[in-house]
Amino acid sequence: MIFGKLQRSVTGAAKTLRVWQVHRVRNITAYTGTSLTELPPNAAAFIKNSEEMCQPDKVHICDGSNVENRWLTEKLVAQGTLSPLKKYENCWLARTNPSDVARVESKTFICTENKDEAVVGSLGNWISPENMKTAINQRFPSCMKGRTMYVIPFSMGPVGSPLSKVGIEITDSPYVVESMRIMTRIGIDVVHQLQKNAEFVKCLHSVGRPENGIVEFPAWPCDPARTIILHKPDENFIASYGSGYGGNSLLGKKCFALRIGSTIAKREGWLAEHMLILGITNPQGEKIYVAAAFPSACGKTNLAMMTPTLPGYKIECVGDDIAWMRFDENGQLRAINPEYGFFGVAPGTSKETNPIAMQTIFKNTIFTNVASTSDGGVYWEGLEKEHSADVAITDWLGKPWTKGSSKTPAAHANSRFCTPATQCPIIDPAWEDPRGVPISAILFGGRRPKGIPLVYEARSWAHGVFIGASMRSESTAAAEHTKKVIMHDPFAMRPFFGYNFGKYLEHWLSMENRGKVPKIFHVNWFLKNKDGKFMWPGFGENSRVLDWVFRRVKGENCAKDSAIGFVPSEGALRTDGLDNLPESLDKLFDLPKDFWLQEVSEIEKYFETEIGNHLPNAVTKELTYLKERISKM
Ligand code: SAT
Ligand code: MN
Repeated sequence: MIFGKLQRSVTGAAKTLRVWQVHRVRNITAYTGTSLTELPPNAAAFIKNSEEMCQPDKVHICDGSNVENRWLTEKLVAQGTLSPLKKYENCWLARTNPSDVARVESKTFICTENKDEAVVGSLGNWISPENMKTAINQRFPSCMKGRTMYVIPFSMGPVGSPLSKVGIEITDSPYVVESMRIMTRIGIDVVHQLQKNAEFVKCLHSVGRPENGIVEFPAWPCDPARTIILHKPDENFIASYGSGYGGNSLLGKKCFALRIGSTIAKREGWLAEHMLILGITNPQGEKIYVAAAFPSACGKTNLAMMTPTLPGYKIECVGDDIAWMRFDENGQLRAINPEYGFFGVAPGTSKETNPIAMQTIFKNTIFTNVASTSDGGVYWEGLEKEHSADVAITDWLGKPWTKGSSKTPAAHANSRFCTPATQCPIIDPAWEDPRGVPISAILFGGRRPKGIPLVYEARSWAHGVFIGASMRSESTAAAEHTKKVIMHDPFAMRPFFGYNFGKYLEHWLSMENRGKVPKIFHVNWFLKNKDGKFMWPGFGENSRVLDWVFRRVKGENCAKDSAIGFVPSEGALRTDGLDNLPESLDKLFDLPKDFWLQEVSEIEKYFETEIGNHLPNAVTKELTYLKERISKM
């Protein structure tokens, strides 16, 4: 353990005895839930060490039962963290401390001996083992005094699947327990799995306590000033302090499934990616699965649950955020969604944009930082049509809010629903298949108002890896970035790399030697015209792009070459029934030379400063080729 035995300042026989007695009493009376003895010795030691350091009043080992869940909900209601949303079945509203509303990328660190192993350039933050130890010792000792320490054994992926991994999250936040119960598989089955295979990722979390001892929002304790999220890949260890929100505290998600996950995947020869997974069935009844990487808050949930407008097509959802992918014994790439729920952005979700999500989220759901209504419901930007005027709205901060006249948004831009995946009416029949689903195509994309066409296809695997590496997107509210700027976000993994990005690229390139690699595409639903209007309707109409992708996967000759890759040949993108595009279809495939010269020079600069001599030759070659093609345009 990095923090080793707790360095107690207590000295002298009498004090030692007292500490020992308290400890004994704690052992005998204050453990609740599953017994510690059911866990393998390394898990029990992790719990004991954390307990010694954090000094909780009680330890509760979660069994994941309904009784436990009800008990926690009551507790959360009593302390004001959750309030019931009476309009729906078993739905709850949480309001956070307004300083704790999103992931904090600037306070997220990867810890390795040498900086080079972990990060290059500004792709993440590095911390040395010594400094990580210090950071922990400055924050965690006694941080759970007066609180219960919850222990959550959880599985990322179907329990027992060869593609799944187990974690144990220790937390002092019952909100985190309830959310982890939705987002991951927790409880007794996982304990049994641990008995078979004692390997697990250690996840230590505390919402913390401000140094001055003043908890500003007792219903949402946190310590924004000292928040830190630490990952130590060589020990499969995560320590997160100070925040109760989303990816900062639900450690199975970004911390384990992506940052630690990508390092495990590198070692074991597979991929842990920030991707949704969906199944597409065409009118002939053939089915393929596609994975797609878009940055946070760029519509992964909407695409994963899309209602296709093209007749005869069916979309089914395997996951909306993370894909773990591995070649099987036949060289087929197969993916699982390691999660068990959706932690989706609420604003913008409506019957028009995502009717399937609307059918999913109104039972057994925790809403965080959305607005509430006087009839016991929720409200956010995008639900205007569904809100009747006689129902009063309270904004995410708890203040009265009036449609049309209030100047600030009713819901926080990063407000979320946390809802069980099993409730999704189009959840794929194979979504829990322990073997995973076969992946035929990978899409990359982002929010690009200018210059990037609706869809194009990579010429080869290496070209596809280059496209992933060159991804850029407008910043969103999912993290602390406040300005709307176009940011580089390679593979939509910028905030989630667990190791050196140059090495990550090499790993991606090497996949071609391991099995049959899928086709790679780049999509952009977010082109805007001169008036700032979206040029593509998006949402269900994106099925037209998926139809082209499907046909390309099946080998149809419906593409033509362009400077940046293959684009749909004349008439190949189905537009039947698509009226009133604000611009002609051609405009969606414009490749303005000036724009692309600029884009390539940005990419080149980025590779130079951020990857430097770690840049694999194969990627440099793709860049050179693209430059040549563009200069000849
Ligand atoms: O807060 S989370 O990291 O879980 C959501 C996201 O940014 O995708
Ligand atoms: Mn995400």
